[in-house]
Parts: sequence; C-alpha cells; structure tokens
Amino acid sequence: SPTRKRLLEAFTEANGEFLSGQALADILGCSRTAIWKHIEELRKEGFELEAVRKKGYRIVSTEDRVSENEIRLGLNTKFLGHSIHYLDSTDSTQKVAHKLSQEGCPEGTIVIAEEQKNGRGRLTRHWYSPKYTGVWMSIVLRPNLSPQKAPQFTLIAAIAVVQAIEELTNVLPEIKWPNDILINGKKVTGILTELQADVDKIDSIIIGIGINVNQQLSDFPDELQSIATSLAIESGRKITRAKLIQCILMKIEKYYHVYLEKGFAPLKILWESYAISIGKEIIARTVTGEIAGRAIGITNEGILKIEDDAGIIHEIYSADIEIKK
Ligand code: BTX
Repeated sequence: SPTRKRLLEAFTEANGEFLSGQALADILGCSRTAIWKHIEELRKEGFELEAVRKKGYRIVSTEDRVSENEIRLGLNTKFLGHSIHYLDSTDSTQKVAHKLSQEGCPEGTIVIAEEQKNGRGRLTRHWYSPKYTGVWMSIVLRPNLSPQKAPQFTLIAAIAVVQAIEELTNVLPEIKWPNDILINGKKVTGILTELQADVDKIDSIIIGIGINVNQQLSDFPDELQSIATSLAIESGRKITRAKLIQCILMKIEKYYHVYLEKGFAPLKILWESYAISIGKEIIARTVTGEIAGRAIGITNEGILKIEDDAGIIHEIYSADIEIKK
C-alpha cells in the first residue's frame, strides 16, 4: 500500500535513527494506532524494528529479503513487476507463473521466491535454489509474436542480467549460448524460457531467471562446487538482492521495448558483445547428437550457427556447449 511504501521511505531516510510515533503519524497523515499496525506488518515480513518509549521506532537492520515492498521501493518501470507474487518457499516459480498466466494475469507479472524446493533447469535438470541467498524469479510477458521468436527472449534476459551484474558489482560476466551466464568460467546464472502458445501465436512467455547471489563456495553441494559461483564469491561482498532484481527488471523492460520497436537486430549485436563462444571451436550436445565445429554467430532468430570441418553450417536451437581449449 502507499502508506507502507512511505513508511519504509521514512525509515530509510532516518538511517537508523528513531522516529517518534507522532512524527510518523504526521508524515503519513494517519493515526498513531494505524502506524503501530503497519509496524507490526513490517515486523511479520522480516524487518527488525525496535520500539522505545518516548523515542519511537527505528529499523535496526533490514534483513535481506526480496518481498513485494522491497522490490517496489525504487522500482522505476512502466509495467514490469507491477504485479508481484512473493513466496517464502515454493517448488518452482516457473510452475506458479504458468498457473497465473493460465488464469490471465497481467503482462509483466513476476513471481519471486526466497527458496525453491524443486527449481527447474532445462530438460529434466534440477536448479539448486537455497533460501535467502539467490534470485529465483519468473517473469510473464505476452508479446504478440510467433512461437519461433521465443529463444530470443532468453538472449534479451541474458543481456539484462549481465548489465545489471556489471552495474552492481565490479565483475564482468560473460554469456555462454544459449542460457548460461558465467564469471571466470563458472556458472552464476541460468535462464529458462518457457512458452504457452498456439501453433502460430504466443500466448505467454515465461522467463525464469536463477542467480546465485550471496552463497559462499561451501554453501554449494559438492557436485556444483567446481562449476558454480556466486556474485558474493566473485565480487567479495554481499549484494542486495532486491536492488539486483530492480535493475534487471528495468533493463528487461527497456530492451523489450527496443525489441518491439526495432526487432532483434540491435539486441543481437549487444548480445554478441557479451558472448564467449562465438568464433571458438565448440562441441554442441543436443538431444539428438553432437555437432563439432566453429561457432560463427547467431541468426536473427537467436539460433546458433556452427560451421563444421566440411564447411556445412548447422543451426542449433538448443544444446549444451563445450568450448574446446
Ligand atoms: P540448465 O539445464 O542449463 O542448467 C542446469 C544445470 O546447472 C544442472 O544440471 C547443474 O549441473 C547446474 N546447476 C544447478 N543448480 C545450479 C546453481 N544454483 N548454480 C549453478 N549451476 C547450477 C539452467 O538450466 C536454467 C535454470 C533456471 C532457474 C530459474 S530459477 C527461477 C525459475 N524457476 C525455476 O524452477 N527455474 C527458473
């Protein structure tokens, strides 16, 4: 609610100092009893508030949460993230977003969870999503396009995530086609784009973004320790997840507009500037087999082109890529 938003802003400005009940009531134009009720609500959400007689209230420390209020405060988008579904724990935000989309939720709806018990990767893979340390988010878009365009949205999301990471940390991530973002060769982000569509028209696109943010290496299970990393490990400091989410949403919205107005061409160039596999010898493992050759670029559809030793160009829709040394 607007009152809650202003209350949070007042505490943010007070910067840890006390605000009296009367001062808050004046700022918000409501009774002291109403203030007390809002404070209780904030407490339930995980804000640590201290109340001292004759002094008033202050926020001792805001726990790092990605609740609706924290995402909303400072989010400068036109539509993206205006409807937020926040869950403390869920199976998979993709699953929730699919359901909301079928029920007709507005474009730009997002689902965010503190933890996923059954996070999904591509095919039947699992995405490890421990509590309070990452960004586990799904975004519903409803572009009026043919389903063939869907892979482009993975690439648009990847551009947004790379730029947001660059803006909030001192590290420079790279994109590995189609859906991985790496830092120093280790996976920090996975993107999963799924569709609800007819044969010729997209009903909704559901972009799932998983980012390892504040984990330490020992927080990862053994099998991930050599292949995964987090922003905290790479940058050496804790990152506020809500800020990262806001930054990503603003960039996705920006590039979505560019896309709708100018098509994929300007984004393709931007994407290629962050991609590591282009120009390299690679092996692409698809569900039907392996193709080895040189990655020569992506098509205007976002599909990878590989030229093999015989000079034949293969177009790959989805694969796991190994870059040869
Ligand atoms: P992917 O199939 O490309 O990658 C999955 C593989 O990545 C796993 O088999 C494992 O080896 C590795 N992996 C699993 N968890 C992690 C992790 N936390 N960090 C690094 N590597 C990992 C990538 O699929 C797409 C992932 C999308 C996740 C988002 S989270 C929000 C949304 N909800 C949901 O259920 N999935 C998406």
